[in-house]
Amino acid sequence: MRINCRVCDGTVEAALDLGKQPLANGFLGPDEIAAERFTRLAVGMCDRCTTVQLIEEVKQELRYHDSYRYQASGSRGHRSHFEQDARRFIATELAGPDPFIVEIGCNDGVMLETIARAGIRHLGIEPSANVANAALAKGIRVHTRFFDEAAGHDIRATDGPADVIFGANTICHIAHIGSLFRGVDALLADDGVFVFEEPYLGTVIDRTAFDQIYDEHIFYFTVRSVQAIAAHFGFELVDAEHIAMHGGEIRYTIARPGRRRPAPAVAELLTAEKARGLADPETLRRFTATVERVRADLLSLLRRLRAEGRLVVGYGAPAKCTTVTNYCGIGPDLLPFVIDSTPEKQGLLVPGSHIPVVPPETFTEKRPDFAVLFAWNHAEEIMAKEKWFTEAGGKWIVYIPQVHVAS
Ligand code: DWN
Ligand code: SAH
Ligand code: ZN
Repeated sequence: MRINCRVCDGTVEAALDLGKQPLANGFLGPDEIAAERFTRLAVGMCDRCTTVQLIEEVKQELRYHDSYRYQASGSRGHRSHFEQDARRFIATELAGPDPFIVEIGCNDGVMLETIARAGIRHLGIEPSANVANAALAKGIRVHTRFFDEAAGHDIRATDGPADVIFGANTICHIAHIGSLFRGVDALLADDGVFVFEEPYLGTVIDRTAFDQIYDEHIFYFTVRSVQAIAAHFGFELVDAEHIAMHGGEIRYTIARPGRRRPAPAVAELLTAEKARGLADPETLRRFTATVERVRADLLSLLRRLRAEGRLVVGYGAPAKCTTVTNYCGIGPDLLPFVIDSTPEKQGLLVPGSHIPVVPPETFTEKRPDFAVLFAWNHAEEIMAKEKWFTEAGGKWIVYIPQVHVAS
């Protein structure tokens, strides 16, 4: 399978194929199973700009709507991270007279609420109406629409230039990347910055985090591909820094050419990526074998524990859980239920694998022997909260970077 690159029109050949998969956040009721949609989940690398991207794409209107299941404020760790992001902007890029920040994909306002409390001019652009309304309820200014070229011009006309345009785990979700950057070009102040933090292909491969591959994640960025994307659309990558979010991401800072001195980190990370062959399609093809190994090991462990009559459940129903359970063929026969703290997911089924999602109380009621930690990027917060589980002899099954039983 091959497509034209969404960035530069180069050729993208499928290098890793996780089979037919549902919408990762398409949690559903039993009556919706018949209408469930599946697309082939495969990624490849552009032979020109090296951007890794999905081969097939689900229309954005099917992915983002008025019952989007992910709420960014659902974890203490994320709330703290985004408050720090906001405070950093307030102390730096927003320290001038009458500053203005726009967040693309503000979700429930997890970052903008600190900006709004500080009385700084802001605007959230969020197409999923349910989470946009949660942000509005916090007193945040939000427009419910998809950010694109038209949105950039509209906001410039009503609010003037933005000193900061920010996106977190959102820019990699936007297939119309050319329109996105033309919108940024229309909206960004001459000396403004476009800052976005997204899952890092280097970490996905290092940690065997193949579960970060799903329909919402159109792009899997590297420093090299973001530098090429920025240049392609008339901008310059001026900073790149590793951050711990979602198991390992990079925060990219982009400016208009010559406006900011590129930080040494850009050259350093480019050198490190070259040394590990991150721009070599062979690296992606070799990753397939590692992913297949995790599938084999996880399945054989779950089947053995079932044969021994042990109760094994899932913990956390992130979008990542959808990829793992569907790619590995794990259903309710192996995991009778998955715990999740998101009310909007409870009582529904994991997309594709149709494992019931239940509230956290069920975890203490049923006292399982093992729990597969699908929300592994929240391990510290979850293991501390559920200390009783390991103290009672329970064991966590973690499949990152390989399948192992943690205690
Ligand atoms: O890219 C995306 C990121 C920002 O969020 C979106 N496309 C979708 C989503 O991805 P995810 O679902 O993998 O995100 P999380 O934050 O890993 O999801 C964690 C899940 O675990 C949530 O459903 C909440 C749940 N949870 C829980 O049940 N108990 C989380 C914590 C911290 C807990 O204690
Ligand atoms: N920024 C939050 C939420 C990320 S989830 C966090 O990091 O936790 C991705 C969000 O991007 C969703 O709320 C989705 O509705 C939004 N989104 C998707 N496409 C978008 C677009 N074109 N413009 C603005 N937001 C978009
Ligand atoms: Zn390309």
